[in-house]
Amino acid sequence: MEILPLLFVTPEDLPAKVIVSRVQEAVSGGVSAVVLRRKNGPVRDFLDLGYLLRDSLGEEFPIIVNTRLDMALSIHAIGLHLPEDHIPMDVIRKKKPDNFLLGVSCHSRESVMRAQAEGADYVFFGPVFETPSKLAYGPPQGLKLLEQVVAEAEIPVVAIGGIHQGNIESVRKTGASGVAMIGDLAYSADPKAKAFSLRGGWTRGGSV
Ligand code: TZP
Repeated sequence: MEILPLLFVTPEDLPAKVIVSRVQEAVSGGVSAVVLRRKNGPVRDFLDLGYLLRDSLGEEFPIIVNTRLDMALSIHAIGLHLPEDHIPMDVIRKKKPDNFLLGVSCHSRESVMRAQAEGADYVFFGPVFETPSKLAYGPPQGLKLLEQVVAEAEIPVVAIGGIHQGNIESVRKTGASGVAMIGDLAYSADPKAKAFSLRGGWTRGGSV
């Protein structure tokens, strides 16, 4: 799937305008899709951020929305990303627009297999490495398990959690379909250059 090699997951703790400008820069450097994620704060702020992003990226750019189907439909997202603990996917599947992607965050091998059996189009697997953004999920899953999950899964597996320029090559070697990142893109001094080098290394490796 061409949208999966390099995903920018939006951070929580930056103002909307800063998020939009960093996303825009990173997209011009090669980010393939944006995952719009906001767990805290009023839904109106989430929606405003969604509209700002849609306006700045244009109607065609792939945006996936975390958790909220109402939000995904409002900003013409290409898909919905669900937490590991989600309502049964067949309920959503029946209602979803054509070509709309459903992804699931998975924090174990069993969860990946469950999401696949339910009909997920792709999964996020992680955290692969230690990351302050996901300390709640306990110890990192590690590269070895990522590689096993990638080999076993029949749907694309996107690695997430603690991924940066210094370890992305080791992630690419597992055969993962892509990486999803917050920190290394959102807090970079130069998101365009960062995205360019992350994406370039990934593409040169030939796995997308
Ligand atoms: N799911 C698993 S780890 C994570 C999410 C949303 C956070 C990834 O953030 P970072 O900064 O790229 O480690």
